[in-house]
Amino acid sequence: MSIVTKSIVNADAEARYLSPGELDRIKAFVVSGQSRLRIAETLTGARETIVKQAGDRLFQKRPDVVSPGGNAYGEEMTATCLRDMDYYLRLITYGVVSGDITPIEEIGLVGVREMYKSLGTDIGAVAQSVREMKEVATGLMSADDASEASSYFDYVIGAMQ
Ligand SMILES: CCC1=C(C)/C(=C/C2=NC(=C\c3[nH]c(/C=C4\NC(=O)[C@H](C)[C@H]4CC)c(C)c3CCC(=O)O)/C(CCC(=O)O)=C2C)NC1=O
Repeated sequence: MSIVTKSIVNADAEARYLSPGELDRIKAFVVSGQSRLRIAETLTGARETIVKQAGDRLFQKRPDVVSPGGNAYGEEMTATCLRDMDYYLRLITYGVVSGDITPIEEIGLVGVREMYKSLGTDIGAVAQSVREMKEVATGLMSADDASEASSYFDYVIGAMQ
């Protein structure tokens, strides 16, 4: 839910006007709109490059992951690993557009530890893959956009520590 919808639901529950604090937060959301949309367009347009390059960087740093016995060993498993990276990049675009980490959390982070544990996947390596996507993606942006985008990647990385 965007900050606009959320604020209206909260205010209407108390049959009151939006508070100055709520209006300030909505203003910040509107003011950052152009930059958030530009970031989402960059991530969407470059998604294949971002996932591919970040995957290469991950597997260079963590060759064990794609070596025999590794969780992403073999063509099919490596493709599934890259698919998971693409999932997280997609969820990050949802967060960026809505200016809210809730969609990332609800779709991709609730129960994520247990999930990767049961799959035998090292969640630290998944976090590293998101870190690599952040490096590649922010390299495609202006410093201001990179800083705004980083917070969403950092949120995912932090949730996987
Ligand atoms: C949109 C929300 C969402 C997420 C996040 C998601 C993740 C997800 N990743 C999975 C598997 C997997 N995920 C990985 C990923 C990796 N292994 C590694 O060692 C690397 C560190 C890493 C890539 C960075 C691998 C290799 C599998 C297959 C594991 C297996 O089948 O044994 C599975 C098991 C079912 C399947 O294979 O599709 C799920 C549900 N599914 C979802 O719907």
